[in-house]
Amino acid sequence: MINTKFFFKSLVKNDINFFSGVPDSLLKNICAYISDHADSKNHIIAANEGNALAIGIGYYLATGKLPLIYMQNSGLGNIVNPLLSLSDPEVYSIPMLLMIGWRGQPGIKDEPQHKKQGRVTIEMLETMEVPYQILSTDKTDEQADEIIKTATNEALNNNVPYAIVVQKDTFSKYTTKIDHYANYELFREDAIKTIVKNLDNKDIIISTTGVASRELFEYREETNKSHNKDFLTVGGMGHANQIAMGIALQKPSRRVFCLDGDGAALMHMGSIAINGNLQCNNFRHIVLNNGAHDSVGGQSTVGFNIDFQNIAKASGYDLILHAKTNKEIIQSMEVLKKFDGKVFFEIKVKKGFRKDLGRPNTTPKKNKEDLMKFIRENDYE
Ligand SMILES: Cc1ncc(C[n+]2csc(CCOP(=O)(O)OP(=O)(O)O)c2C)c(N)n1
Repeated sequence: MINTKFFFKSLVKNDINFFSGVPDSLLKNICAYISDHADSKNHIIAANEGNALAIGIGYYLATGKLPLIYMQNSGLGNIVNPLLSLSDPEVYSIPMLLMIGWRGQPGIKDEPQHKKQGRVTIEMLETMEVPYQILSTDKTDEQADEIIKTATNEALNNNVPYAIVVQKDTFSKYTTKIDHYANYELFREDAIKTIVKNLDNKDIIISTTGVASRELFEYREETNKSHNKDFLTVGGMGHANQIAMGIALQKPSRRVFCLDGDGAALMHMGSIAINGNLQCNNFRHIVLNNGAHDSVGGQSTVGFNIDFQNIAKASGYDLILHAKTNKEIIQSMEVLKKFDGKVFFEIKVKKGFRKDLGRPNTTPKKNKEDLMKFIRENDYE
């Protein structure tokens, strides 16, 4: 195991003072340390990993110094384009360090959505000709120091992106000193329960990546209900609302609810502009805003600093609702059920979730088949 403080100091010693990325649970200790110790101007939690890499390019152009871009390996998909068509040595040849959390590493138990990505992570780097080293759990602080030194030298000498792939449980525990606590009445789980209780039988739910989908799954279990009305968007963070829209457009007689997160909505926020411009009366976009990437360690998003409701309104959603309490959710559900048009509903919640929360025990394929059957069998058009 590597001492998180030592690792950060080693980065700084190698003149790495700029950090951008999207948080990952495997990197949560080092992300928390960076949040507490880097100058806020030099630590940007980006909307998505491609954006983080692009901010890093800007930092290099302005300073000639190496940025560190961190991400979960699922974020590789988001960086492929700017990595290969901008920072690649055959294009602008921009040096940078990539720190990648290795979910789904072969031999280590993980969720279905991480398995394939975990298996091909190293191959993806090799195919993209990105040099890398693996920071494994058995490395000492001195070896980690050596890896940072080599990575930094190689990146700068060859003007290339250089990756450090981080195994599970590599960093020692570090808890942030920054208190992000927002005192709203509800946890996300409470809000999800109230929403589900107020749905009709034919309604469809597309829930976002992370804990929200686990909470929805658990609630169905708790109430002995089937999972067939729910699509758990276990991967593809930020795409749940487009999946919902894809269904809503084809099935105008069915109400389609997206249970989105603020981090996920921000990740591909262009979709809000597109949704607003589509003619679709049965689309219901609910953002459970806790101002954080709660599922992977609670790092801040800008969710509480921006006005989601006005963004949706200006984009063309037909009705905008908001709630902070259980009572307000129930009232809004009544309104949005009767309304004909695209609805955006922001619910402000506090971050945090039960430590004993389970994980879906059905497979994604079964989830897909059951949902498709539910859509087919209850289709009265
Ligand atoms: C492309 C991608 N990047 C990062 C992740 C890791 N990840 C899973 S859930 C999550 C946080 C989601 O935040 P938000 O949408 O606000 O929901 P919350 O966890 O707060 O409920 C992150 C960063 C991922 N799954 N996919």
